[in-house]
Amino acid sequence: MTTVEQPMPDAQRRHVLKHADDGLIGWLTTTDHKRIGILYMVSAFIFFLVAGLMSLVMRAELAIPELQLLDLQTYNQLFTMHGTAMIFFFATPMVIGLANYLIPLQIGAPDVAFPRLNAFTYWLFIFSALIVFGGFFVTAGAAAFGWYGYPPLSTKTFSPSVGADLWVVGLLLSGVASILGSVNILATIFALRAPGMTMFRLPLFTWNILVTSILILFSFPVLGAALALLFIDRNFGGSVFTTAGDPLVYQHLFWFFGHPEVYIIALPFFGVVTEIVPVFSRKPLFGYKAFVFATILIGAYSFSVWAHHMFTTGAVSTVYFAITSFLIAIPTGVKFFGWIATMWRGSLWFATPMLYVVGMMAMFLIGGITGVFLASPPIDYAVHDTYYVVAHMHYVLFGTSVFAMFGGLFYWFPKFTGRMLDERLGKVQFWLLFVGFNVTFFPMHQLGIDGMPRRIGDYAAERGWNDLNLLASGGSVLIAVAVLLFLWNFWTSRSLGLPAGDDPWGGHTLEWATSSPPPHHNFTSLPPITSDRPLLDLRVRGPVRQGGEPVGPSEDERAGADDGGGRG
Ligand code: HEM
Ligand SMILES: [Cu+2]
Repeated sequence: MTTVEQPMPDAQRRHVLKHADDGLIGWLTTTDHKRIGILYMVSAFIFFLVAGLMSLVMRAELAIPELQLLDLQTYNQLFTMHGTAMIFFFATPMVIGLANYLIPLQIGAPDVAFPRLNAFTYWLFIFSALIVFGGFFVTAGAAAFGWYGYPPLSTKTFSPSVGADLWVVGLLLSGVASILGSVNILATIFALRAPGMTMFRLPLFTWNILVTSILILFSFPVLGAALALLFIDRNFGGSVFTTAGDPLVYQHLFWFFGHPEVYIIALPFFGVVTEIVPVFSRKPLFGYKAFVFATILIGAYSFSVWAHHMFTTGAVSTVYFAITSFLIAIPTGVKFFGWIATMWRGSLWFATPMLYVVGMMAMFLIGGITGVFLASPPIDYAVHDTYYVVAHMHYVLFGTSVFAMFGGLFYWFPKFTGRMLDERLGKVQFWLLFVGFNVTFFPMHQLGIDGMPRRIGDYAAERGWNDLNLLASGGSVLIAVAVLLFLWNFWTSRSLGLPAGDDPWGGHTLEWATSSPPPHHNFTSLPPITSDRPLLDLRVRGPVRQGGEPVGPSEDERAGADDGGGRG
């Protein structure tokens, strides 16, 4: 059947559009990348609160030996769902949310390449999270085999609950959502850059997201394969990972995804740090291209180290995987060097974004150093599956996803809302978080060395682990207070915060060239883009270039030639 569309009169269409935009329906049906970005970030933050609450219950259980707040099976569900939710429903979607909001703005585009796919991706992510959390509402309870779901523990024999199937299916769908999201982001970066925005002028946040999206494309399908096979084993009599097959194959597939996943979380937050450091050092970034190549190298290496999670199986080449793991420290070191060189002799401004960023560097450094220890097989054999590993992974994961996230939120909140978050509350929150985090997780190194295994819901008083556990649980309360303070700051500043103006920090990149919040199609006009920091250029050069040349990309710049970032 064919119908002829009658064009709607203009006045009527404006009316419909205006009302469709307002209120709940407008948000639920939006395809605007900025709104979808905010939906992602708010949802991810809610999952952070839920997963955080689970960790508080676990820390309460472990505060005192032989306390029985929870039965052991509930404890198993809690650490599994805490880890799963933090990785898949907090850190990853927080990254996708930031990318959604910022990438089109940073490259001078009106939206992402496929706005409707973008909306679909968001709703698929919510749907998948609800499926996984649905496990708590079935009789036998949620998945309880740890966030990486190793068989044979995750087979039907040992984990008969439907909650485990919900976990498998939910994660599979969340992987599909991540893949679709990264296709969209890649298409946006490759196809929608403004004139003059060459690849070597992309802001580093965008570069990090580009590499992250490629990591997602290569790693999530492997996770999908592992989960699909696990599902077949569980429900349709398969025997790929059962003892008739080979449970180790699952570990290989899982960590071929799992290690890049750590960088899917870390790289975007490195990108956040790399945006914030130069702005608050009042200097151009030191070593733009070194950052780009370090990002690509970290991404590439991350596919060659997976079996460092499997040293103690005795079934992998410890030498090969130890060496590749050590090598990752080199490009990461390049980034640290670049950050420090940017800060060196800068006029440092310790506003909240910078505080969090410096906090992130310190925490990630500790996590990186314990990572080098763990990559050494003799040490790993000694502390594998102890609290040393719990400490290491929280320094790495919390350091990036929470410290750098807060840095990014304080930095870009003015762009999202047109208002500033309260700086004083932000600084109090930072110190609470910094002290709370270290009091919680630093003692866990010692607990691990003292032999406390991870994933235990109880321990005997005579083991000598009492004081440090009580300390760690006390620290987690400080973290909770810090997070509550942020919620208060967020809620009040949305309507009462100081008006921010378009560019409160003196930013370097294009998102600061438009209003706060940006109009529906982002830009009414763009400044000339002749380097990776067009706004700084505008301030330094004024509207006319040195030598009196007119503003705007020159002929060969328009042809896409790179001028090495236009530094000078
Ligand atoms: C908000 C503060 C946090 C606290 C107090 C906390 C606490 C805990 C506790 C008590 C465990 C269980 C340890 C065990 O029994 O072996 C755990 C495990 C874990 N946490 Fe956290 N955590 C926090 C934040 C995070 C964040 C931000 C992430 C990642 C982005 C994360 C990722 C994980 C993972 C992957 C596990 C392992 C789960 C497993 O063993 O299967 N946590 N955490
Ligand atoms: Cu790894």
